[in-house]
Amino acid sequence: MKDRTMKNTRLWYKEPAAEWNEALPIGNGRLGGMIFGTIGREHVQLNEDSVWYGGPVDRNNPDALENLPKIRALLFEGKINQAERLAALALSGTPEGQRHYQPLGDLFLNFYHDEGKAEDYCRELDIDSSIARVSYSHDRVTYTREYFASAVDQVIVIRLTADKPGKISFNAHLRRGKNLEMIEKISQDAIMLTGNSGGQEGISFSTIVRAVAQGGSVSTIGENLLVEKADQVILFVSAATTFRHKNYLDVCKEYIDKAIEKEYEDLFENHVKDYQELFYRTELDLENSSSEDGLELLPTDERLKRLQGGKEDQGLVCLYFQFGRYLMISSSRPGTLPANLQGIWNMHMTPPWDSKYTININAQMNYWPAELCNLSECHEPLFDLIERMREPGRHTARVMYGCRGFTAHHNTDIYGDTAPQDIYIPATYWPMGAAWLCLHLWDHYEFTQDQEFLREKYPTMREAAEFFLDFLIEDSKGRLVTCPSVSPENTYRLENGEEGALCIGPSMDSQIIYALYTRCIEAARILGIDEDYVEKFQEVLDKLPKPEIGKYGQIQEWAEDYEEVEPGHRHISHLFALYPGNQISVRNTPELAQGARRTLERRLAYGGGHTGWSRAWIINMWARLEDGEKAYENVIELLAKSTLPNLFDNHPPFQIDGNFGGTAGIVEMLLHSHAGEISLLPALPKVWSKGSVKGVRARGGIEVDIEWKDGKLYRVVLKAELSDTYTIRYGDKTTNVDIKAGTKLVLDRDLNPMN
Ligand code: FUC
Repeated sequence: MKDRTMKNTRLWYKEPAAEWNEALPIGNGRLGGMIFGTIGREHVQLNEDSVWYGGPVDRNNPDALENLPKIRALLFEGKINQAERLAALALSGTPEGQRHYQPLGDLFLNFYHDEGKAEDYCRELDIDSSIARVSYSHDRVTYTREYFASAVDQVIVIRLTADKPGKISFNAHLRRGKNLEMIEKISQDAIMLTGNSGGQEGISFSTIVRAVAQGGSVSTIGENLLVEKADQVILFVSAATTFRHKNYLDVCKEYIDKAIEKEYEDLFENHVKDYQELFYRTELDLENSSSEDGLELLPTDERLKRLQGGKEDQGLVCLYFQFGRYLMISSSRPGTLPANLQGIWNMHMTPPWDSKYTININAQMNYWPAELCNLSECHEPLFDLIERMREPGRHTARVMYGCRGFTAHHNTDIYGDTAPQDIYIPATYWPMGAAWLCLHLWDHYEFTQDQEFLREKYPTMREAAEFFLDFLIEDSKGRLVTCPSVSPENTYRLENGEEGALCIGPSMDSQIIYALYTRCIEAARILGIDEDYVEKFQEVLDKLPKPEIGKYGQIQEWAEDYEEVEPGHRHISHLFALYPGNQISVRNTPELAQGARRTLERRLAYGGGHTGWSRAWIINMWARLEDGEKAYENVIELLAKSTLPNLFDNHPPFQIDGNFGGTAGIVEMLLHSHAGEISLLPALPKVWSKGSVKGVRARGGIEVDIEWKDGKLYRVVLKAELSDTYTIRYGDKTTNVDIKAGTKLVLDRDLNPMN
């Protein structure tokens, strides 16, 4: 364990959580807990990432292929509404919905303490060590509880201590409403809840709580676990499901049996070591002005209110950034499922949007900070999901559209379901989900330069690309376009007044295909294979609609300059090319960059950015446009308008994408590497006059530390993993530097080498 504590790494409160949105999350990627810190009856709401309703199911509409030409013809005739009616019947999934994520259950600890008599209450989440703590005094005894979720030992550990002996008494029980099979004692010191998520091939799961006390006694009565007059108690909580283990009951018990053999100090030390190995890679310091001195002494919810009232708090911005990295490490680890709409923390049996993977922005946004913030391995669960989607996606491509390759629509679930989700015209019939996800494979390669990874994953990228070789059709201008599709999730108006969402050639689709094809071509060249594919991809690229500027000076959202029905829509899909894509950039395509600026201004003027993730996307886009002031304005809006007391992003309801998008956006303001060069402090706002960022990553396998003073670059340290020549930019100045693998290069404020 390192004996260093990072600044701005503590969320703390003077009250217990009154509701879920105030509770504090812990997690090890697989197991999650929301800690309420209640005095009389503690509540820990539990999750396990693979507790999802039902089994895999083939939902592809058997009548899709037959009706596809009719839907296309109707769209070409300008009969949007008729096309939409037919699409709703013939393209929708059967049944319409995919599988949803469920809570594991709730752990309650009844202390019978009188809330009114508790003093000196404090509840905190220490994200430097990844541990939650609750403490208070009651009847002249000080009680402390600590909670952490260990990835090393696959258990949640809760330690209860008191400053006087024999004072810890409580009874613990597990609950899951009516959605369970059994709660039973499995030994004198443990209770177990078992259940099945429902549906024909539903997932079976178990969760166990076992108590180890020093002094006093542990027993069970009925379904309760009783601790009486102990000096100290450690509770071990684990869970397992049939998604990963046929013998899930044994596995669940084993996790606990193994953990129980270890000393608390060792469990904690190993947990912290494992966590800090990831967390300490990146640092951010936005040095506060003196007016911010002492703000750490204010509870986090009060600081948030203060910021909402218009006061500056760069420490809180740093905390938000650190919290984003904490959430990533706690909800997405090699071998776990990817972070879903709620990461892993969901309390609803039928959650909003199913708490699954919405892949027309949300799941992708979750992973925007992964490479940038040096958490490359946390990206892996997304790659596993993409692989899981391949076979279903191949089937969907074939039976719905008669195409090769693999495809997915705007949602997927634990099984990698690829058929359309919902009957919601503005979103459902959008065949771009797999293509966009596959760009994350390339991102991982670009940041890590791991050629073995590229060799392994290129076939997946190519298979997603292959789908469009068959799916694209010519429009009236001879361009190759997707049809039917939508511009997520906006509506357009034709000159004849007809409005709809189903369309021909939304700009985002062409931009995603552009990105996928250019990357496939580059990958094939790097790997020295697939000349025939390269040729085919190039032919398509030449015939794709290019980003165009429309009548308002904006980037056109569709291949035609239709009127947008909702100019302030939360989705800003047609700026995909600006971020996360790179087809539009300030120096390579200045006119389009100007169009992108106009697009953002228009969206915002009409009320855009009203959901957390929309705001987070906007931050990244302003950063790409090198407008630090606008990016910062939106960072503050994200915190002020879309952040809950526990710093979770608020769509509303809670949705984790905004946390991740916001975290990525803060780095995007400080470092760019999307346009063939490493650009330092491209969107530094005036208020961040002094500060530093360390251990962030740029494309090309390079790690970067930047320091700045008086609003200007002071020093940059570049650490390369491969020997290469890199172009470094600061403002208008550029320089080419050769860096040898494994060495550091330090440049001064004028980009001159210092070592
Ligand atoms: C997309 C968005 C919604 C929401 C949902 C989960 O459909 O348009 O705002 O975030 O995903």
